[in-house]
Amino acid sequence: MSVPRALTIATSDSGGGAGIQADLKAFAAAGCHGTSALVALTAQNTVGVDAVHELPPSFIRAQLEAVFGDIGVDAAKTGMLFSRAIIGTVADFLAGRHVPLVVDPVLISSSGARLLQPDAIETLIARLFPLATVVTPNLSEAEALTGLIGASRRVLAEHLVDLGAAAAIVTGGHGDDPVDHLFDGDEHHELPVVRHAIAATHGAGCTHSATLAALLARGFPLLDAAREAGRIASEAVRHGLVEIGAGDGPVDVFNLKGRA
Ligand code: PXL
Repeated sequence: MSVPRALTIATSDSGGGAGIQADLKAFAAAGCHGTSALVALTAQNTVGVDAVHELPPSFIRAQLEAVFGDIGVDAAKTGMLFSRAIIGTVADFLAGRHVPLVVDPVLISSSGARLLQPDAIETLIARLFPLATVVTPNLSEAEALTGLIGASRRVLAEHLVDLGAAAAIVTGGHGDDPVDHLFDGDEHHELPVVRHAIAATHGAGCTHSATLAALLARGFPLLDAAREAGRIASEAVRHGLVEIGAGDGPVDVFNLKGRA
């Protein structure tokens, strides 16, 4: 019996709430050995993003080669990829590797910072959607990616699949209905989620997509993985650390206060 291996290709959040740090916590909580390829670093806390530093493509490739070459990858996710150059580097590496891939199209942080440069949206769709087992935008990301402002999650998810992804989940944290909407290219599934009015949602989307990748690494079918990822992300918000920092606090997938 070996522990499944999940890889995150994403950006560091120095505040520990989102990005790589949230992904590695979610991988561990979901029973996977987590590995990481950092593509950029943020100087960030709960209040905002102060600076972004991109890593060179050659170093991004070196991390991916190191992880794939020795440890192996049962499933991967992408998070904040920031620029066209980074997306191209990641897509060139992943093309032809046939690894289950969750693409979380991170555009803007909960504090309002741009996490993907505007000219990179088209590249994200053109290069990464065709490699994605599933894409996991929230409602406003789905609207921005499709240009369908005000459309239903059902229509948005179908459009995201038309754009090249094998499946899409439009997550249910915002908007009228608390429902994650999964379209698997064939069938629609409405997966109810519980919302919590807690001022600690930073990292909720990362926790959702990382948990989904971890469960795919463990061999869950997509529908079961989607349902469980929604439940775990919601619980992480319920246990969110409102007392950490002056802004939107980090979610807590481990319920650390429950252990205190
Ligand atoms: O929640 C999306 C996200 C992803 N990655 C990094 C982030 C954020 C949100 O702030 O900072 C590094």
